[in-house]
Order: sequence, then C-alpha cells, then structure tokens
Amino acid sequence: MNIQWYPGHMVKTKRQIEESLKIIDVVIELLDARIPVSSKNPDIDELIKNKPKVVLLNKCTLADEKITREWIKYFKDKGIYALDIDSVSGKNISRVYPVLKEAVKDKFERKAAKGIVGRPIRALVVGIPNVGKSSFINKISNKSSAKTGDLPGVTRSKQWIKVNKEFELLDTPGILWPKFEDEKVALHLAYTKSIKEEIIDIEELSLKFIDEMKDKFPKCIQERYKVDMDKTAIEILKEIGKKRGCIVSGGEIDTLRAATILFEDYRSGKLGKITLESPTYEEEVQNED
Ligand SMILES: Nc1nc2c(ncn2[C@@H]2O[C@H](COP(=O)(O)OP(=O)(O)OP(=O)(O)O)[C@@H](O)[C@H]2O)c(=O)[nH]1
Ligand SMILES: [Mg+2]
Repeated sequence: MNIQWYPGHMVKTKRQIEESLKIIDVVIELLDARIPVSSKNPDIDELIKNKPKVVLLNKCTLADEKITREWIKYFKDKGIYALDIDSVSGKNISRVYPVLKEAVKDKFERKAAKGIVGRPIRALVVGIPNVGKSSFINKISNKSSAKTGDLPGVTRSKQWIKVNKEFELLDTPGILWPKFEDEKVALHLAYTKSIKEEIIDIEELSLKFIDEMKDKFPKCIQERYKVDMDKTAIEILKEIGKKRGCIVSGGEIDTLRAATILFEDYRSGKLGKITLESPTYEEEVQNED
C-alpha cells in the first residue's frame, strides 16, 4: 500500500516553525502514546536545533499503560523530559507546567542574573496531524481558543494562546514529512487517523490492520466481534460486517462499512488499550536500517 501525504500547508508550517524559534524558550513535542515511533516526525529535531524539548505522550488513556511506562523510562534514560498525558480526560496535564519550568530553568536563571525578569515562558507545540496539539492547549489553558476536530489538518495556521501571565503557547498545524520510508509507519499513522482519509483505501487499510492485530493482539478483535482469528483478514472483515449488520441489497456484506466500524472502535479504545510500538520495536526498526 503506497501512502504519501505532504500538502503545501505543511511545508509552510515548517518554515513558520523555523521563524518562530527565535522567540521560543521550549518546544513541546506531542507524540501519540499508541505509536511513539511512527508519530515522531524525523524532521523536528533538526528543525528545532538545540532548543530545550519536552516530549508528551498524548492520548495515554488509549494506550497500554505498561508500555507507556517503558517509553517514559526510555526518554528519561536519554535525558529527555517526558510525560504521559491525556488531553481529553486531563490526566497529568497539571504536571506539564512544572516540567516546562524545569526545562527552561537555566535560560531563565541566566536572564534573571542580567536583570531580565517577568517574561512569560513561550512554548511551541509541534506534532503530527490529529495527535491532539490543539486539544492539549485548550486543556492546559482551560479555554477553548484552539479549534479541534476528529480529522487531520484542522489547525491551518499558527496561533498564540495565553495560558496566564507566566506562560504562552504557540499552536501549529500538524506536520508530516515528504516520504514514509517504512510502510509500517504510514500504516500506523493511517490507523490512528493522522493521514487524510480521502487519499486512503479504508478497506485495504483495514485488512492490513486485521493482519497486524492477528499477529500481535488477536484477542482484541476476537472478543469484541466473536470472530475466529485463524481466518484470513478479508474473511474476518466480512464476519465483522455480518455481525454488525453491514448488509447491502442482495445480501452482500458492505465491507467498507465494516472497515469503518472497525477503525471507529479501535480509535475510540473499544478494542482495548493497544500500543503498537514499544521501545523494543524501535530497536527492531533501527536494526533493519
Ligand atoms: N482520547 C483522546 N482523544 C484525544 C486526545 N487529544 C486529542 N484527542 C482527539 O483527537 C482529535 C484531534 O485533536 P486535535 O486537538 O484537533 O489535534 P491536532 O493535533 O490539533 O490536529 P491538527 O490541527 O489537525 O494537526 C480530536 O477528536 C480530539 O478530541 C487525548 O488525549 N485522548
Ligand atoms: Mg490543531
């Protein structure tokens, strides 16, 4: 399956991020806790150069708690500030500001020594489309200033949000990168809806998803739809369709509707707390190179 999506507004956003850096103290990189490898834009570190960075594993209530803990340790071992959060339930949101303060401590102390005080911390929020940047900003600022939505590409231009006198955040449109080298990365981004659905064959994608679930978490699909996971992916999809009443005239099964239901269930956590990528998965990907 060949998936690529790199529209013009992402190129423009990259340029705007670069320009904004001059006035930024710290970068908040939002990753999707279910896919921390695939949701990491490889261009970001190069783009932000040596600005202090805090990694937030968002949507953590949809992810496997044990693997999330492994990821937090993984980042901390590398000396990177990291926290698991959920921008809908609000989990750990109150812990973000102290971490940001810690990340900029040296810079602010140097400034204070020169007599520069009272300036707010300015943080830039970056991440792939649909990862929850705007939701995070709304949650932490207790406002609904940033537009959010269950689609990639909702935020179209940068926007400053004032949290309080001490803290300002810059929301940016989600950015991907020009070419996904690894098909798995593109697939995982598509499963979690970070790639525009209009360019994807959802049915074909669902077969890939079923195959991966058969391999890693067969019970999740089996228990929800009571299907036999030893069957082929297309048979399983048809079985899901039958169980969910996705029948078109003539008695045929509407496999597109079945695929849509399957993804809705996965994305809303109804298949369980599923993390597709652990730190050991990252090592495997690196060893393939
Ligand atoms: N369960 C859960 N859903 C979340 C979380 N954060 C965001 N969402 C949902 O994910 C979808 C995308 O959220 P946005 O905040 O619009 O994402 P974004 O990163 O700003 O997306 P773009 O502006 O398109 O780049 C929305 O449907 C949110 O409700 C979270 O922590 N947990
Ligand atoms: Mg947004």
